[in-house]
Amino acid sequence: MKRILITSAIPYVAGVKHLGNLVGSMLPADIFARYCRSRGYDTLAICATDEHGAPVELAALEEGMPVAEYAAKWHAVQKALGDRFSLSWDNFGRSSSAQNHELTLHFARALWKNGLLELRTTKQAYSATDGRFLPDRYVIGTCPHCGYDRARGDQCENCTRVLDAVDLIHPRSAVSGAQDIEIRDATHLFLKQSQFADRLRAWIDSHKTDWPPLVTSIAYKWLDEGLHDRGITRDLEWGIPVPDDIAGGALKGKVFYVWFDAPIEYIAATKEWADKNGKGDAWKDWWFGDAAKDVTYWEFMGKDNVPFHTIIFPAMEMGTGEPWHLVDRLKGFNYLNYDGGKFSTSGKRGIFMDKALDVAPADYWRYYLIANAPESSDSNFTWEQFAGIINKDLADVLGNFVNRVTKFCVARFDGVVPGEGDYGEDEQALVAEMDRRVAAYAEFMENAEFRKAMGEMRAIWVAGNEYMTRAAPWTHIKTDRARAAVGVRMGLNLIHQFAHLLWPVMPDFAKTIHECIQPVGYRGGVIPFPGAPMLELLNDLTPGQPIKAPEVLVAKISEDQIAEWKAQFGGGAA
Ligand code: B3M
Ligand code: ZN
Repeated sequence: MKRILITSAIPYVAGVKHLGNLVGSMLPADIFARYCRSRGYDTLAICATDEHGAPVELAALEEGMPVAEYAAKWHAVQKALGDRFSLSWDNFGRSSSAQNHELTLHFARALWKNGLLELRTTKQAYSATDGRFLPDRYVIGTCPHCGYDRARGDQCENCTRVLDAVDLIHPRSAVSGAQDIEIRDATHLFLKQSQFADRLRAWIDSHKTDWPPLVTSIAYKWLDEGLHDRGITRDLEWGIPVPDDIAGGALKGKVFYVWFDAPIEYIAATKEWADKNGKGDAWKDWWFGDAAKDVTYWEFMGKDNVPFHTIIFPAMEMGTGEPWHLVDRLKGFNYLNYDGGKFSTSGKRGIFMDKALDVAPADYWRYYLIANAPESSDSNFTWEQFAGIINKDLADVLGNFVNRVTKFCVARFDGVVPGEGDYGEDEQALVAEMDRRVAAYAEFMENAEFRKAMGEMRAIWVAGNEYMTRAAPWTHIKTDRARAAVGVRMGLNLIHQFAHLLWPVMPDFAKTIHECIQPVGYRGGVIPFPGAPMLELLNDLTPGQPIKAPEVLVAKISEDQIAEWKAQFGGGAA
């Protein structure tokens, strides 16, 4: 049996995530996980909140709350929103967990023992106004590479380059805005990344064909620019403290850099899952040594996170000298923009997960977002496009098909699957088309090529609709009941298979349809992928078996609603 481990980049705990965050990691990971489960693969889907680091400390400060309390509060909010979006994690962990403390120390000690961490004196920003050293993230200024004037000291969100705060032009404090930034000596621990250049390059070369070009190009850009050693400690209170047995206590009062412990949380969250479920060492079977050899490990993330997953985390894993399982398939995403500009958490621009659900059910968003996922380039959200896709694909094509077939069955065949008549040439042709398209859909899903998969799914719905228009049972019922029965029976069987195909993407919708068509035998949970040749599946419903017509499946979005949402959420380029 295939074993699939799936992680999505773990969202920072502070605040509600926007739809750009959702489509770049958590949603595709969930759709992929559900697809794998629908195929019967042994699947483990892991996510967590990323709880350490300067921004979280800053945000807690702003809310006037102890950081631990603040993180617990927002973790709960994100977990609840994930549930409402049907994100079916096996564990949604916390990077502040005891398991992550333990594993992070394990990694740090192994790297220290192997001589891959080094104590260095560096220049660091210090503000007399603030009375403290400022971690990179606490310094804002102009990016030396692209000139963006609000670059943070750790990374420029405009050009995605990783930065050192001391390189920023016109630096100022993020805490107070103070411009009295001086550069003082400070001692920190460094990961000797430069020593991994050859191993990383060979490893990335080996993935040239199975990682998207977006991902390999970012990784090669980093390698080609030369790997710099990287500071992995920070002057913060909240985080995982550096223990005294590393560097002989020289780093008292410092914690590990958030990007050091965050990827380790993928492993720790798996251990959390094992601990919660009384599974003992089962987490190791996903991550460590020979037991994990047959695992295919998939990571999902936005492009700004790619360097950390192609360079830093793999280097950390390699550097332990232990057989940690490196990522096999890395799916990176470009950005989703909001109406021509960036989604912005700090600027509160765009649509956030909580507000999105006031507008439309989770399944609408899931379908819209994944069908327009920023896979090969950035994509752009507009309310018109959102409404257009819901109204066309979901209402006109899929919803309408389900409605007209089930309603007609209820009205003219007493709401039971009609048994009269035999499938003829048109039905055979449809079966052949379905066989071909379902195979193509599966192939795309196996490779997490979501836009193409959704295109194929849409084509399947369209083929069903076109068949039904030709079969026209509403016309034949007057003269040839058996002929009408064939169309209705095929239509109902198609709807049943649509529910099976849909489940990874629109689980609520799939469940509703499935309960109408096949009320017996389904008890919730996974709706499996169509498992037999289409000819068999499209003869699957038993004549005489009752069906129901769903209430309005998809309500169309009106012009008025679009106008209302635009006013509410704001629009126009930023
Ligand atoms: N929390 C960045 C982000 O949310 C970061 C990802 C960590 S993945 C280990 O985009
Ligand atoms: Zn830049």
